[in-house]
Amino acid sequence: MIEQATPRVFTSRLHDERNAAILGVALGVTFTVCFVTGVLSHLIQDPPSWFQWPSRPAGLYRVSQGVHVATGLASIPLLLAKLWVVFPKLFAWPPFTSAAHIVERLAIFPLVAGGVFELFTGLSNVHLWYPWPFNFRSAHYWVAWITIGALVVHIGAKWAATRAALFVDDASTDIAPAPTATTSAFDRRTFLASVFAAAGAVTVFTVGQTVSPLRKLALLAPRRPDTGPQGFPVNRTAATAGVVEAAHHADYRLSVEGKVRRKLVFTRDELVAMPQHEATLPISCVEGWSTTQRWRGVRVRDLLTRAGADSDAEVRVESLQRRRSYRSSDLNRWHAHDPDTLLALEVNGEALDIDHGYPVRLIGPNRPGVMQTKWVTRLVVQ
Ligand code: HEM
Ligand SMILES: Nc1nc2c(c(=O)[nH]1)N[C@H]1C(S)=C(S)[C@@H](COP(=O)(O)O)O[C@H]1N2
Ligand SMILES: [Mo]
Repeated sequence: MIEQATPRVFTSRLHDERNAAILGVALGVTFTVCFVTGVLSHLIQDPPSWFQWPSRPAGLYRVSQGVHVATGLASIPLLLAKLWVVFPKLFAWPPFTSAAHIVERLAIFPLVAGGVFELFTGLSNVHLWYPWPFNFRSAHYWVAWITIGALVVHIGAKWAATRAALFVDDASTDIAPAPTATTSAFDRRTFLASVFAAAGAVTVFTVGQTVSPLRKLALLAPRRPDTGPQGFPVNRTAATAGVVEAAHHADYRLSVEGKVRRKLVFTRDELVAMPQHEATLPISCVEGWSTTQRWRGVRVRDLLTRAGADSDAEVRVESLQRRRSYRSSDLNRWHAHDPDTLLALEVNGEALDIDHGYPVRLIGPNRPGVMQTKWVTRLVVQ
């Protein structure tokens, strides 16, 4: 293989192949984990006909999305370090040495741009900051495919070099060991240790948003799972959703309609008078925070039985909310008939706060937070 020259201006020995390889392997793992957990989250929220997300185990989505956000955040220092290490290679001369090399270098653009885009949009999303005109979910989703496609090309191209850099003797792998190379103030080990320490610190100071023993350390997380009305967070308040008046109105009703033998209509008091069921279930926000609470209310499946719905019926749950997203969510047949899928009236022994969905909210096992619809007014059996 023709050895390419790196311009002599980049004199730090940290721009070497072994650093690039180690960070590359780490990013290969974190991006693959993000891709798999991300695509899973997409399938759960927009299921194609061949995909049915089960309602058990109850905390599975909490783990998969917690891992998504934690791994994504830890990738930020890793990617910055990797870009710094390989940056001189952009100026390598000649730019291409073979046809395969052209493909390899062309894949670098979608890989770098896609990687930076995913980490930036993901980070902004968890901070509820949307400084762009496009829809976050579709952009983050499609760019994930592009990034992973480019990553596959990149791994194919760099496989041999990575193996060589990792398993061959340290000193022999430095590219262009220029005579002018200065021994940097801190050597490769210190450099890598600092980068991995930064990734570790990002994790330790954010993961408490979903791993409750570490919640006191969640200093960099936008949400602390133990703060908010009734002791847990609110993403959208009743005021922003525009439901304050309707939620307290004497005309409030919950109806069960659609493909039913009997249409049912209840006041909140009538729901309170029905058999109640308790379940300890998490809210697992797509943004990576989660919190477990004790809920009490009416089983959705009891309402379906009363209305004479089919035993494998699916249900659309609709909110009083009239504007913006998350006004409704779908219960597939497993979620609709799970004994712990509730229309909750109470949390931890108190009536729900209006920001948590008073008069009635949906809460069920193994669902993304965005699908735990608040201020429910209608169940439409499909
Ligand atoms: C700082 C890093 C990252 C953060 C904080 C982050 C955060 C998020 C969040 C909050 C969601 C849920 C969006 C929603 O359902 O409303 C999401 C979804 C997703 N993420 Fe990431 N992400 C990051 C990196 C990545 C990376 C590196 C990839 C892939 C290589 C990726 C792929 C996906 C995919 C495919 C989805 C599903 C999108 C959909 O529902 O259509 N993410 N991410
Ligand atoms: N109607 C409605 N329901 C909703 C939302 C919403 O904006 N509107 N937000 C969802 C999101 S993103 C989450 S994480 C949970 C948060 O529930 P909490 O406010 O009780 O913590 O509610 C969900 N239910
Ligand atoms: Mo959420």
